[in-house]
Formats: sequence, C-alpha cells, structure tokens
Amino acid sequence: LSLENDLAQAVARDQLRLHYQPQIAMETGQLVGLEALLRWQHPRLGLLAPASFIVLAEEAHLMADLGDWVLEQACRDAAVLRQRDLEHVKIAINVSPQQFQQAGFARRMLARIAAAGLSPRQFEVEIVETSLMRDMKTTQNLLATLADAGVAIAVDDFGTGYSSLGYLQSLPLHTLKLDRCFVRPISQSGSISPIVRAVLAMARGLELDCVAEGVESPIQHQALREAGCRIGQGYHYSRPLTFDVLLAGLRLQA
Ligand code: G
Ligand code: G
Ligand code: MN
Ligand code: NA
Repeated sequence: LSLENDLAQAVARDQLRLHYQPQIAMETGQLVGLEALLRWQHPRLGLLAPASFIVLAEEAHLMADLGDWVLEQACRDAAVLRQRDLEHVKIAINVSPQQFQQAGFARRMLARIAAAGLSPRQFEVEIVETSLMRDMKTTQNLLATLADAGVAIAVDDFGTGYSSLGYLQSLPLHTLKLDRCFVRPISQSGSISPIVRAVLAMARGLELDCVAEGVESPIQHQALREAGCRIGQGYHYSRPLTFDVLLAGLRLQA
C-alpha cells in the first residue's frame, strides 16, 4: 500500500488535523497570531508532520485538495475565535509554491472566507521567499487581490532564499518571518548577529512586522526583544497545539 494512495483518501477519511502555534507579542506576552500547521493522523504510522507528506502531495497533485481542507478547517476555527472576541488573533496559513501558482487561488480563498461569514482580516498567508520570486507580475496581482481584501501577507523563512531585496518594496507585504536558522545561534551570550540586526532595521523601515521563528530560550527571547523584534514564535512560548487545547489555555489565562 503506497503512502500516496493513503494520502489521496486522507481528506475523505477525516485524517487531517490542524495544529496551531502561538505568535506572541514580546513586550506584553499577548497572543497576536496562530500559525496553522497541518498534520496527518495516519492509521498505521501515527501523527505525521508535513515534512513527510507535503512533497508527496505536490508530486501527486493532491496539494490543492489538502489546501482547501486547511482553509475550511481554519475558517471553522476562526469562527470560534470570533465568537470569543479573539478576531484580532490572526490565523496564519502556509501556502506552498504550487498552491500559490494555481490560477484563481486568491479569489477562491476570499470566496471561502466570505462564505464562512468571516473577515479577511482574521487571516494571514505565509509564502516562502523563493515562491514570491518566480513570476513577479502574477505574484503582484495575486498578493494585491489578497492584501486589498485585508488578508495579511507574510514572507516565510525570510533570509534563506537568495533573493533580491527589491520585492520587499514592490509587494504589499505585512510580515517578515525571520527564519529559525538566524535565531538558533543566539546562545548563552545572547549576542545578535549583524544580519539579524539588519533584518530588524529593514522591517522597521519598511513598516513590516517581524516574527522571530524558533525562539526556544529566555536568552533568545530577551536578546531579540532588546534588538527591537516585536513578535516571537517557538517552543519558548508554546509548541503547536490542537485548537481545543489552545482554547482551554486561553480560558485559563482570561
Ligand atoms: O509543523 P512542522 O514544523 O513540521 O511544519 C513544517 C513545514 O510544513 C512548515 O514550515 C510549513 O511551511 C509546512 N506546512 C505546515 N502546514 C502546512 C500547510 O497547511 N500547507 C502547506 N502548504 N505547508 C504547510
Ligand atoms: O513554516 P515553518 O516551516 O517555519 O513551520 C514552523 C515549523 O517549525 C513547525 O513545524 C514547528 O513544529 C517547528 N517549530 C516551531 N517552533 C519551533 C522551535 O522553537 N524550534 C524548532 N526547532 N522548531 C520549531
Ligand atoms: Mn510557516
Ligand atoms: Na518558516
């Protein structure tokens, strides 16, 4: 039995799950966003992380179906956030290069959000840097459609894509996600590299949010905060959680 056949059935068999990882305002500790992270509850192999099946899904042309499921589930969860007066907490959805390049992607996403009776402002899309560079004209139109409607655009894995910086000015971006490879070296001394300082300064100058990914220790948190990074994501704050566990935690805080 091939994994690909199993994956083709995963939506119909209700085996997909979304976990959410909190994004935290470093100054206040407030929850500002939730990154939606796909999981596959495989009947024999257990809970699989996307690294083990996203590539397969793309090769088998199943990513569009998985992406539709992700957006539908995210809309259901966003509706619950709204009921609890948490609509300012954005749900950040990862979009693969292949999904992003599908015709009508932006319009279908907006239609789904509207059909759920939600505001596009409850959502952010995370797109890897390299995917933005493929076809600038198409990218520009697609992002403008989303951004004009109020969806925030985040550049995922920022700093790893060997791309020119010009696009930062020409695209309607909202957030840079500083890749965790820049956070990992911030160790005992808490010293921040010139590259990280430059990225933070650039984000500030361009009026973009910067989210530091993979923040694992109090030293990393403190150093990034002092360097002017406003938002953090990583095990220091929380692992990815099921939506139910997340809500239970929020209730305890309130
Ligand atoms: O949760 P984990 O660290 O295993 O996620 C690894 C990567 O998988 C993430 O960086 C993200 O880019 C990708 N990923 C997670 N969820 C989704 C999803 O719903 N759609 C797509 N296209 N990629 C995802
Ligand atoms: O979109 P991206 O590939 O960056 O997805 C984030 C992934 O990173 C998730 O799969 C999540 O499980 C993982 N992750 C989240 N926080 C941390 C962290 O603090 N350290 C490490 N090593 N991985 C993390
Ligand atoms: Mn991401
Ligand atoms: Na990332």
